Amino acid sequence: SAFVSVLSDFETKTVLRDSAREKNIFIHGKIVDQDAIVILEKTPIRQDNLPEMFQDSRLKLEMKNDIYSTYQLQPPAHLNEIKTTVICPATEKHVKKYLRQETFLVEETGDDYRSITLPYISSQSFSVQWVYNILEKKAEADRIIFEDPDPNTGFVLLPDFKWDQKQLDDLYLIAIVHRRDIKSLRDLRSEHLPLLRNIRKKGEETIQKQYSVRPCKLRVYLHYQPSYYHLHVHFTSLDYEAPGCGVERAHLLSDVIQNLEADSEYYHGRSLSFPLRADDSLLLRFREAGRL
Ligand code: M7G
Repeated sequence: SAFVSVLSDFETKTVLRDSAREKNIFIHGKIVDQDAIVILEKTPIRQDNLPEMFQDSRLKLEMKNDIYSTYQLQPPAHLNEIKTTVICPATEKHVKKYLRQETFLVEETGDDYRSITLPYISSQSFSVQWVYNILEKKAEADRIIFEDPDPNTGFVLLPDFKWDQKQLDDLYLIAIVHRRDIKSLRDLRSEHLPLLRNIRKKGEETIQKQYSVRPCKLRVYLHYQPSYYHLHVHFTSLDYEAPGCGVERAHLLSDVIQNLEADSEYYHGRSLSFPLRADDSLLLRFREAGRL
């Protein structure tokens, strides 16, 4: 395997968030002159590594009391990896995305979407270049586990970059549609039902075949608002509380399909609620419009 040294020049500026429970830390800093975000995360302990872990680790006694004792275990290096994500150059918006902040629930009507949200996201949202790179096989091509190339109903299924694929407990894949004209849930109409049904069916079949995880063990959903305005569907393990899988942001694909079956204009007209961070400029726009 190839080692790289992108992080040897990383200079920490601030910690955006960290969690002892989740065992991760989100750091904002600089790599040479560029703003960068580095995310470090300890990964779950895999059962199939336990024999090697117990055989080859160094163990240091910390304390012993009656039947109780605690140790520091130093496993072999390859069983002690830290999942690391780097965003560089990072924009101000990336910094805000990862900064721990208070959030507020906004209830967006269809009209709010068109007068407030849409103009904002058209000018301010994250680049979806990484999505196009995947669809055009310019990046992550070797990670694709399934593709339906149909320009209308087709999509690419691959591991989300939050999943290191080392264990199924935190399985996380995304299906990215080939069509480039659907920004989010709001754009969906009954004409998109064949696309959505195709994603559900072939996504579930592929995951069952590839990972032996049955559809009844999957949480399949869309985010509203998403961070990236190119339609994609999240497939996560039901046993894993993925960030963003709460009711204020996740819309189950099966509900979306049924709502569109009942009413093609469902997502055009309905109010949709979602949380916004305190310093999100979209929140300010809702305030200014007197909608909050
Ligand atoms: P989202 O709902 O638009 O935004 O989902 P969120 O990040 O706020 O949830 C986008 C999904 O794509 C997330 O689950 C990301 O972890 C994932 N993702 C983002 N990027 C930049 C990449 C990438 O470059 N590669 C892969 N494989 N997944 C990514």
